[in-house]
Amino acid sequence: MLIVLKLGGSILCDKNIPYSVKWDNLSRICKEIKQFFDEKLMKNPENFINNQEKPKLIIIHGGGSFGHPVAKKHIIKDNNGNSRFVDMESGYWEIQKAMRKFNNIVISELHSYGIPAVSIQPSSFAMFNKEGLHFDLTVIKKMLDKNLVPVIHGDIVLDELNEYKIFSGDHALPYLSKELKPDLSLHASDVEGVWDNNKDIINTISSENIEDVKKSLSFSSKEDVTGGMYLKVMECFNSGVTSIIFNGNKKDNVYKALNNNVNGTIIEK
Ligand code: IP8
Repeated sequence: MLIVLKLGGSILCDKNIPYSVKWDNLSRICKEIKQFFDEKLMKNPENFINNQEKPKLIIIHGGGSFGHPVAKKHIIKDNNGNSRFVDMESGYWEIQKAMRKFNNIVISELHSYGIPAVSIQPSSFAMFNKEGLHFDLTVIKKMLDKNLVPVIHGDIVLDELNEYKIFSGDHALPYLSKELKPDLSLHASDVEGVWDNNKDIINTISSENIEDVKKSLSFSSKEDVTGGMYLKVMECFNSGVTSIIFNGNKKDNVYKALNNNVNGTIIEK
């Protein structure tokens, strides 16, 4: 069983304060992940002998108040609303450095709960080309075989066409979903799910209602350099894997989501 869990930057950081961490959320979430693994062990000890049955987890986290403010300094918009990167000889490293700092914090906290987390830094090997995002998954697959928990983060990457691109967790989740076909693709966000125009949560998004849903979707908030709920939903919808968007700020929701039992919006494949 493979689960991909994306932790939105806004549940781990206060986006109004650069380099801030919401420690209560981060530790609670690590604890809930640990609880999930421990319970699986207690219920089915034989699963841990037969490695195939053991749950495998990939964690993705966004840029939060680390990557976004630094990236913003290197992106300028012209009068037509088109954006471009500036001063990227220093900028590439500055964004990478901010994200390394954040990723170290997340991984250290996972370690303090005994979760065997390992860092995956996209800026060193992932790239966008004509077909979209591409990176080799051989190492990640091998890490999963060894029961390690790869932790991939939002980052800056090279783009064959436009030179640079912000690598969002919202790109990583559907890419991994498409390539690895996980049993569950989970999106811990700072809202209950996807709202319609009446501010009601949409329970299910499928090909039947996607056109209506698109009309109610918003782009990013002013602090973010990536695409907000629109990018999340469309990337999940096109990934070919069923995904759940839920509120990761609520106690027990990550634990419930890992058990496929959380309230939120289901995006059907
Ligand atoms: O918060 C953005 O990742 P996201 C990463 O998942 C950077 O969209 C570097 C801003």
